[in-house]
Amino acid sequence: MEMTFSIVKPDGVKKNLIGEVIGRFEGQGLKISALKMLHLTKKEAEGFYAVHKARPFFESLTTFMSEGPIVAMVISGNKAIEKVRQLMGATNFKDAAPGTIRADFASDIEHNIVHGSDSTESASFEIPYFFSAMELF
Ligand code: IDP
Ligand code: MG
Repeated sequence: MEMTFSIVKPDGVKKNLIGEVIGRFEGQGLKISALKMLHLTKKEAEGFYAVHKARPFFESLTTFMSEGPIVAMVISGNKAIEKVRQLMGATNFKDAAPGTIRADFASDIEHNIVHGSDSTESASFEIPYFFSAMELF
């Protein structure tokens, strides 16, 4: 059993893809262990993506992530980190495998619908950034 963290990004919420994304996770046998909708401030988005602060796209990314509501969730299951990353597809939707969320719905490299932790280390930072122990099931 492993836990990972995922977000339906503002573009995914705007495109009515909350149920689509959750359905793909549940369809692979993964469990939703925590779930909430919220609207990040710019500062909260910067804190979440602090690992990317030196990147040229940091400003644009954190503006995008704070421009509308998101759905944050914790996903549990065997190999949850890898399974969620596979369901998401590559960062750039042009490189994403057919049938992945990003291949099906992303509009550009930044507006790519979904976030998923890339390692146990990032999951360990990202889960408590959004959820307290009492909110995890
Ligand atoms: P990931 O979401 O697949 O883990 P990361 O490299 O961690 O990809 O980048 C975080 C997010 O930053 C991406 O999901 C995407 O929204 C955005 N991003 C990544 N690379 C670029 C880029 O080259 N230009 C603009 N936005 C980018
Ligand atoms: Mg990443």
